[in-house]
Amino acid sequence: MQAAAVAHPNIALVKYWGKADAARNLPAVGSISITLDTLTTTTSVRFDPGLDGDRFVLDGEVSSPARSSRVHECLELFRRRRPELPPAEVTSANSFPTAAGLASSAAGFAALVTAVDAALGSPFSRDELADIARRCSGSSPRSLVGGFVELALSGEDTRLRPLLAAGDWPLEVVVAVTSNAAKTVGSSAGMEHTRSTSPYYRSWLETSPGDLEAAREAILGRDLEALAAVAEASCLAMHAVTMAARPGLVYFNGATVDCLHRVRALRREGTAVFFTVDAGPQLKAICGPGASELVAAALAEVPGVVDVLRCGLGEGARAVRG
Ligand code: 2P0
Repeated sequence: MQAAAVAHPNIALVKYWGKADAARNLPAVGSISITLDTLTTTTSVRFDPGLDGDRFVLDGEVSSPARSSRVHECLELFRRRRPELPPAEVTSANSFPTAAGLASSAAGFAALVTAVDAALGSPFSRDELADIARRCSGSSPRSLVGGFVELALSGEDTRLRPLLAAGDWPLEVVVAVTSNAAKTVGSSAGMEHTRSTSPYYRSWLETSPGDLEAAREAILGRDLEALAAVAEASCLAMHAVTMAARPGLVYFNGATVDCLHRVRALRREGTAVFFTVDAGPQLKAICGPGASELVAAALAEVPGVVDVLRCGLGEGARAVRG
């Protein structure tokens, strides 16, 4: 039994930050994201009774116990449904820097659950795969769907709600890479620290439903100005609640802030662009159709920007020939 799948990172425009239930990795807020195209994770899985145990090879190297353990936990979630599953070798390769704020875990787990499903003859629904993926990485269900998607809270669970396909509103994305170093505080730890110590956490939870509604409306109306306003607000609120934790976490570096001001200046000058920043120092500039060339050139000139990646919106995770 073996199969392969590809998936792409996604970027949240309305942020997920905080867990309602850490044990089940249930988010405290819904989120809305776009799935990218050219940055790709390719994962293959081979179930083999001859293996001693699960094995994970990332970008050609047998992975650290910390990273392997999340892959093993993901496989165990499948074994709860299929107890007969033998050990697996999982091989994964990213076409972009790992652990630097580009949601490599989202693409990774979306590709993994899709590959496992394909290896087993595709018995699982998208909702079941989303549930398994979410328990491994809260942002990863969003990479199962292409284009614009909401991961909505639904009772004690989450539900994927596709909003627009990639081709319906072909926004472009420029990632200004301001550091290639792995982040110091991962998302899970940062969220838990924020929830337990930030005095603004309750306000953060209260602002999310309104932001989700405004973003949904802006996306369905293809209104970039309205989407810019709500996405920048959600991003800055996420960072504000995080900076207010004790001690405060600061994911920005100097170049992140300079890029943010550059994006706002470009917008004042008439370019359709807005920014978002995740739990790392890279700045993502979301551009109207056709605007990314100009934005990429402008951000490449900001001191401290070490690389600029351009991409479009893409498809959800899918099985490929392995
Ligand atoms: C998001 N992030 O909505 C937010 C914004 C990072 C900043 O979802 O703890 O690494 O494994 O569920 O999957 C981080 O996602 O978090 C994240 P866990 P994960 O994109």
